[in-house]
Amino acid sequence: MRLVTSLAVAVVALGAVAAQPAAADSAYEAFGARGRAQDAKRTVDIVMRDNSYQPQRIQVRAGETVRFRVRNAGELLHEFNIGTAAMHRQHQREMQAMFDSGMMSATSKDAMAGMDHSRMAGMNHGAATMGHDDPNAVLVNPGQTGEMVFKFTRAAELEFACNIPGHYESGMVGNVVFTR
Ligand SMILES: [Cu+2]
Repeated sequence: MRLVTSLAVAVVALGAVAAQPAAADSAYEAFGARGRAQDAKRTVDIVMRDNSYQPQRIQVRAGETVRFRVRNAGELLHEFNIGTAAMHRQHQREMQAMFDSGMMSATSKDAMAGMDHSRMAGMNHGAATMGHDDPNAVLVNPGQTGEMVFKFTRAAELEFACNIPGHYESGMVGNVVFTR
């Protein structure tokens, strides 16, 4: 009975989050788009640790499609997300809600994978809306490697960052530098 109650609370919490930020979730369109693998002429390797990135700075060109190979060498769940500082702030609030609801844990992006999904139709919808799968972000479980192909259409002031609660503040942020 306790479980049912906490799930109901989680569904309500997620509904509230999913309802507002549709605009923020497509904010990346101001500077980029999902890339096609065949257009990527180079691969950038990123290593994530608890809580830092290697390298801390990447260089790209406007118009370039880059494949990012993102390895999580830490023991915690991490994200590689490209956006403006304002987008990261917004995303941090969404992530906090997903943690509060139990959908994600410190070590797994799918903490509820083993549970009864029939009861959580609304939550699955919420997850899709909030995008584990955004073109500008990849979430990687500890010990795993994720991939993302992104096209930088326009130069902008961008950071790559991890928006898991507490990680950005503890230094999980780097700069995207546009070169000519
Ligand atoms: Cu992180």
